[in-house]
Amino acid sequence: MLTTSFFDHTFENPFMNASGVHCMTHEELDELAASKAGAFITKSATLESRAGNPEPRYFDVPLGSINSMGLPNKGLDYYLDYALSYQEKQTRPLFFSVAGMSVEENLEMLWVIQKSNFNGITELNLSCPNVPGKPQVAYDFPLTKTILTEVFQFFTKPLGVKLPPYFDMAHFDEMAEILNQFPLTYVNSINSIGNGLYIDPMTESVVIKPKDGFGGIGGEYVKPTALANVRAFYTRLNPSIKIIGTGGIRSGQDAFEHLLCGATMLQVGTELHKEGPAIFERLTAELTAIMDEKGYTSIDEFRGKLKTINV
Ligand code: RRO
Repeated sequence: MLTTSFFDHTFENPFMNASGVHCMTHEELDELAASKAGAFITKSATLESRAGNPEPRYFDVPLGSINSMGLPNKGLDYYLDYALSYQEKQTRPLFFSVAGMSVEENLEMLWVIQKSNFNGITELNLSCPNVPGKPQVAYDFPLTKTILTEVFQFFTKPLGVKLPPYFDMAHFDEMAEILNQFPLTYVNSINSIGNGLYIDPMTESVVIKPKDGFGGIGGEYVKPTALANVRAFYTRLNPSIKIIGTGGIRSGQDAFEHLLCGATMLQVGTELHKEGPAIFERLTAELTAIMDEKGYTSIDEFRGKLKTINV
């Protein structure tokens, strides 16, 4: 009942990890492969491995999480080796995330992926909020257009982009107008809300070390922003560009809301970090129960069909 067609594959259910959570090592990726997730994605890679920011750099809080990981990862080849061996054994496509520190690095990584035998789906992360001195690329509209123009000169495999949250109708319009010019497979909204500040009043201190405590916010805090971004892009993008909904999914109900807004696949970050890969069993059961109660037999019956008030 939860089967989801995306790209050229039918997934058992729409749930995935959000890139960055439980996907840094081969062991963690194997655990996702063995879980009930419909699909999974690797940690955003750079060309070379990176240690990332000093710890503590991820903190769970009652309404979500704050992180400033700083793009720690084991480097492109580590994930590409995993992906190539995984696709020997499995028919379901793996999602492969890259986040270069410059336009040139992104182009070089995509070139390596293009030339490789990788046959899954690539996600270009244009929204890391946590590398000191490197602004989130997708807040720079002309730069985003330039990167996509260069990428699509040579990249012919399926490609999606991970976007930061936008907060203004003019920005939804402007970004959608750019994205619609390219043969993207999907957009993924949202990355964490960049540069929030969580403080502990008892200790009168910040809770993560990098950037004096500033970090990306995820979880319950961000769901309304995530739903707005999913809805805004669903209603503006060419129907050929699918939406992956990410942000604040803790329950079957949250998943249902993202699907109503138009998401095709759903990614879970903060709550996966809190509960571990067993969460996918709970989420699929809860979403199935909601659909049963409402009499829906497939997600396609309600995807995108959010009602507005017109009296
Ligand atoms: O590694 C990180 O600090 C990080 C990344 Br690349 C990202 O895209 N989003 C996030 O919240 N953290």
